Amino acid sequence: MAEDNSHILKTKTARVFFAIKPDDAALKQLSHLAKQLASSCGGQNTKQVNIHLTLVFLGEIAIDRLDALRAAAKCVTATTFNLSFDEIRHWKHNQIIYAGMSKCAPELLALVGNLRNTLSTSGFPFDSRAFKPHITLVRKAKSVQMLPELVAPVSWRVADWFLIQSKQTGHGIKYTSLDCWILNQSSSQT
Ligand code: 2AM
Repeated sequence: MAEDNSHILKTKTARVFFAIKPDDAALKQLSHLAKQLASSCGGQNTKQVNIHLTLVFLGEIAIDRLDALRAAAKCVTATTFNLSFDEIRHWKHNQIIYAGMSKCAPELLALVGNLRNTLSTSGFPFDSRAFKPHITLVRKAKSVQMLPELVAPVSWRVADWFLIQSKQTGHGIKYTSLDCWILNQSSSQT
């Protein structure tokens, strides 16, 4: 009779995605905002430690492919840029309140585009729906009629990007950074 290895296979994959993390000041602002929104709209605020902007979501991949994934990501070239989140919006279909951008930095689109091309060339499947840059602040939001306007945008200079593993734990989702890549200084700064 064939051996049931499903329990082993489960531990041999990792749920991963590439993301940008806000700097400390932006993290604090976004975390504060998330708490305020959760208390006025209901729902669960994203913990400060979990706040991020997803670049590309891969989902489950075999642990023994992680080194190849890192090697592929290392080939992606991109430059530093400013990110500015100036909108609070929500999606009805998944009850998320998020920070969004009225204008997306072209360098962000270039980074995502280069990363997607590299992943495709290297044979890594990923979620290829249109990229909608957002930072999830509240999940399971209940009342979203009166979303506030931001008094000032939440901005920071993006210097690096990460490969992150997502794990469900008894205390909720835990994100662990597996690797990090530094963006090149843009020519206007050198
Ligand atoms: P969300 O915040 O809008 O849910 C870790 O799960 C991160 O990857 C979250 O930022 C999440 O976006 C994003 N994510 C989860 N599933 C995804 C999918 N199928 N496609 C794109 N991004 C996804």
